[in-house]
Amino acid sequence: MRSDAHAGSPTFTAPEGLTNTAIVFQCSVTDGTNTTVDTVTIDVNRDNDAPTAKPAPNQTVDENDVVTLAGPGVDPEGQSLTYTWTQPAARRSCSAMRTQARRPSPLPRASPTPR
Ligand SMILES: [Ca+2]
Ligand SMILES: [Ca+2]
Repeated sequence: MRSDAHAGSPTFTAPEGLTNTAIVFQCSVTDGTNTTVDTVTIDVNRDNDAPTAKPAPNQTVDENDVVTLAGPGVDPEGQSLTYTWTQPAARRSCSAMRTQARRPSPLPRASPTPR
């Protein structure tokens, strides 16, 4: 129960899960002398939501440092997760590409033939 269980119109958040579920609440109303009890059923349609990857922030290290790539994921339904780390192709920075564009490779020149 998200709000006060003694309120006239309490609220709650439907829980995560993998299978549809019926949640039954019982409401007891009394005027101090007489009491009436009734129930209400809330059918929760559930789905399998994708996990969220939360890798550690970027870091700067020195050469030969051992770096741990911590990437804990979180699944809304608490399912066990499998990790696969890959290294995308290295990206050159814009400045590196500009520098290379200004310095074209010199073409080999033909050596004069000695006579
Ligand atoms: Ca879900
Ligand atoms: Ca899931």
